[in-house]
Amino acid sequence: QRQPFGDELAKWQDHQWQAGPIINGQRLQSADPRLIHCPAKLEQTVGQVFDASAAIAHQAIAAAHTGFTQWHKVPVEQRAQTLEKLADLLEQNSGELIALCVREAGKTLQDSIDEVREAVDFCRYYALQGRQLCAKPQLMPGPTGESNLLSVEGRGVFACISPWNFPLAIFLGQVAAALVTGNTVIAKPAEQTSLIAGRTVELMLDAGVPDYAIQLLPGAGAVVGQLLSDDERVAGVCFTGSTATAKRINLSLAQRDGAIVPLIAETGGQNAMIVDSTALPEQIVKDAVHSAFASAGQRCSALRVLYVQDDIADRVIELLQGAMAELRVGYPGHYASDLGPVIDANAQHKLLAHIEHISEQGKLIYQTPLPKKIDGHFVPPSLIEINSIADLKEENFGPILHLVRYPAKDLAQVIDAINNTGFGLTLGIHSRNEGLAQSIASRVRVGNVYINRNQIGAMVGVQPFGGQGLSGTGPKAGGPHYLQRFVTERTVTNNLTAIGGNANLL
Ligand code: UN1
Repeated sequence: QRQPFGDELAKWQDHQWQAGPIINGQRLQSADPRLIHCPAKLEQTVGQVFDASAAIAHQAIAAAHTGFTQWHKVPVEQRAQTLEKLADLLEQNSGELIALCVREAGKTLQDSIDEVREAVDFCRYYALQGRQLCAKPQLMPGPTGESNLLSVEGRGVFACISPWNFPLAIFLGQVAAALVTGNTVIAKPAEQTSLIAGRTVELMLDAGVPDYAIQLLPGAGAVVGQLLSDDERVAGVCFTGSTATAKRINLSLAQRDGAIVPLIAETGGQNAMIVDSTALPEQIVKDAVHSAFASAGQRCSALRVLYVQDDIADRVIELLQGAMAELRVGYPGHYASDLGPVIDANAQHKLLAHIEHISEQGKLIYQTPLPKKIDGHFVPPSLIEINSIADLKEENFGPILHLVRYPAKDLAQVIDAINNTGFGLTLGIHSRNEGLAQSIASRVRVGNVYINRNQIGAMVGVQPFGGQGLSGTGPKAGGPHYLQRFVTERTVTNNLTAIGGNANLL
C-alpha cells in the first residue's frame, strides 16, 4: 500500500520550493530570502522563503478586512464546495505534499501520509459542519405579524496562527474552519514550515478560494503575531502552539478597546499514562512506545510520563528497553525509519539539555542509539525514571519518556499530581479492570482519554481533539462544535404589521 509513493516521492527529491507573502493573490518577494534546510540532512536545502515584514502584515490586514465585505455574501454552500474541491486537489497533489512534509518538517513517510489524509478530512468535515451550522436554524413561532430570522455569520477577519508539527493538517484545519464559516483569513504559519504553507495556499487559490479571502504571512514570528493580536480589524484568533504564547495573545486581545475578541487556543500538555498491574505488559509497551516516540514525540498529544504500578514496573521497563532497541531512527523519507529528527537546532539543544538535567535528578534507563554518520537534528529516544510528574517544569516536546513507579495505594496521589500540572490534554489508561479504568478516566481533568490503546492520532470527526486548563480553550478540533466560536449570530425581528398596518398585504 505504501509503495506507490516511491516514484512520486523520487520526483520531488531535489525539488526546491519557494514561498513568500501572498496578498490578494499576489506573490510578494523581498531582497533577502531565507534558506530552508532539511532537518534530517542539514546540507540539503528544500527551498527559500521571503518573510513577511510588518508593512506587509498591515497590507494583509487591510486586504482581509476589505475582502470580508465580499466573502460575507458568498453562500455557505459555495464556501463548503470550495473546501471539497480543495480536498480533491490535496489528494491529487499528495506526492508533492508528502515530500514537502518529509523534507521541510522532517516527518516520517507514515506521518506525512497521515498528515495529508488529516488535512483532507478537515476540509471535508468542516464543509459538512459549516453547512449545518450556517443553515437557517428553526425558531419558535412568535406573535402574529412578526417575522423572526436567525442568521449565523462569520465574524470578520480571522488570524490563524499555526505550528510546525502539523504543518499541513493544523494549518489547513484552522483556515478551513474560518473560511467555511464566512471569515476571511490571515494565515501565519510557523516559520520552520513556510514552504508547506505557501504551497497549500497556492492550492487553495487553485481550488477557487477567492484571493481576497486568504492572505499568507510566512516568517516573522512574534512581531507579526503581536501585530495581528493588536489590530482592531482582526475579529478573532485561532492559535495552536505553546501555552505561553496563547497567554500573550489572550492578554493583547483583552486590552483591545473595540471589542471582546475570541481566542481559540490549542496548546501544550504534560500527558500521562496510568498503568495498573492487571494490564498486559506487551500491550502497555507497544502503546507507550508509539505514544511517546512516534513523530519523534513532537505532538502535543504525546505521552510524557508513564505511571506504572510498582509490582509490574521491572517487567515493563525490561520490555520497554527491548522495544526501544528496535526503534529505527533515521532519514524520515525511508520506509524503515520509525523516527526522524526534531525540527531544528534550538529544539535539539533544549531536549538534550533536559535529558542531561533530569537524568541527574532521576535515572537514565535507556537510550536508543542513533545511527552513525547522521547529519541532522536528531535526539535519541530516551527513557528516564523520575519520582513524580511534578519534577517536570515544562512540556518537553521530543522523544523523551519519563517513568514513575507507584504503589496501588497511592493512585489518588498520582491522579492529584497529574491534575496539579494544570495541563489537561491526553491521558492513557491501561487496565483490564474496566471499573477502575472508568473511575480514573472520570477523575483526571483532561480533554482526551484513551483506554487500552495508544494516546495519539485523534481522527477528524471520530475523536474530537483538544484539552482544558493550560492545554487550551476548546471547542475541540475535528469535532461537531469546533466551528461555533468562529461565528456570530444575528436575530432579525421584523414587525410586518407596521408597514401599511396589514401584514397580509405583504
Ligand atoms: C498537536 O500535536 O499540536 O491526536 C495536536 C493527535 C493529534 C495532535 C495534534 N491530533 O495526535
